[in-house]
Amino acid sequence: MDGFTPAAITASVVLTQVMACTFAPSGAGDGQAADAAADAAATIDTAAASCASWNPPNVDPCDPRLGEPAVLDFDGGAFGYDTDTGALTSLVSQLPVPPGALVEQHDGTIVRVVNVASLRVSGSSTLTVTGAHALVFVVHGDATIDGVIDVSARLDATGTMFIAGPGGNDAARCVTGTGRPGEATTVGSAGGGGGAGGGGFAANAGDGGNGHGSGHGAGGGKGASGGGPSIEPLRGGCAGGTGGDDGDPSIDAGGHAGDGGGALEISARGDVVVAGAIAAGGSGGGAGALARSGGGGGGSGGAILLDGETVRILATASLCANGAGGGEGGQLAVASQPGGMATCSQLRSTGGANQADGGDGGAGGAGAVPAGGNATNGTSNAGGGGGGGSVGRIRVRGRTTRTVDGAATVSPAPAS
Ligand SMILES: [Ca+2]
Ligand SMILES: [Ca+2]
Repeated sequence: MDGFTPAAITASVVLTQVMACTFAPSGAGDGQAADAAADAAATIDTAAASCASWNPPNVDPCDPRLGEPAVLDFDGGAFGYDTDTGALTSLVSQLPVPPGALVEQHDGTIVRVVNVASLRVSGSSTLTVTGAHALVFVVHGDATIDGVIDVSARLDATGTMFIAGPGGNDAARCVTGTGRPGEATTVGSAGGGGGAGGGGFAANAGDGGNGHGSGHGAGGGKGASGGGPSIEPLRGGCAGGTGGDDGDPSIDAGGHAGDGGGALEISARGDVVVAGAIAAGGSGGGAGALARSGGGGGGSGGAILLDGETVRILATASLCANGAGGGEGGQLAVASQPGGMATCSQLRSTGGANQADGGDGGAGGAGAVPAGGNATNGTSNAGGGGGGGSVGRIRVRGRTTRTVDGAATVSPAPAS
């Protein structure tokens, strides 16, 4: 036992009241509620607090800015966490703010750390994470993920706009990873606009296709691979580009850019066991608008980093950081198809491919094909398709042992 302070216990009691959280002193993950109560009564000296580090990647678990850890136990239901504000919500209410802080990694980029004595996401719980910053759970005991943690790119709360996952689309990290926009048609409403390149992360993305016809726009280039398998620093995926316009800026825009998946790190002093799902996929590129604009590029997958004394990925688990499909190029009179959202399987998400003339979007990277697929060119004055996004990165680091069951769904293949 490390003797965390009464301040931590007070905070956890509030969490307990609202969301069935209980505090347990950190360390071996063996705290029981009765022990916590006894410690709460017995421990008064705030100076007695101590913290034992285990050298997790990217963050210092004993950073005093993190406050005192509390048990975080998601015991059923749908929850949201915002890495910008630190606010935790359920579908019906605002919940107490878990302990933690925004802290810089060694490269200066800011991540949100949530500081917990133990972490459990029950099988009937879903935690959806949004915000600009990647999320790190620093866990002074054990972490058990039976439910879902989702840091994927997604539709926002209004259901009208796609947003990157937490830590995705970071400008400094995606200088070369962001797909290039498709070029606009240079002759008003004549040939098609170019499709955009997809977003790259762990592999190259796919190129956008050319528009067709008089003054057509060229396709945008692919986003390049970047970062390393250790995921140090922690970072999310990169966006695709926006499809090229058809030459009349007042109407019928190019397809929107797909967004990069977010980034999640769970680093536990004890053990990490995953029987549920962690998703960090990209979102699909939009279709070129009706006339002949280019399709948007698909976003790349983000990052999942699991670190523990032992880490076990069970047969029922899914860990996915796949790329998304590029949007189809626009053609006259009929609606083209957006790129598919990233899958959570070994199967590649599909590029948009509904119509004969609009260039088809490229597929997203997944499984054995980490790169995003190239789009095809438009025909008969239609727009080019958007390139597919690449996969992101997964790392499973067991400091003593790591076990990844062969029946688990893990895409892309995890580094160690
Ligand atoms: Ca236009
Ligand atoms: Ca087509």
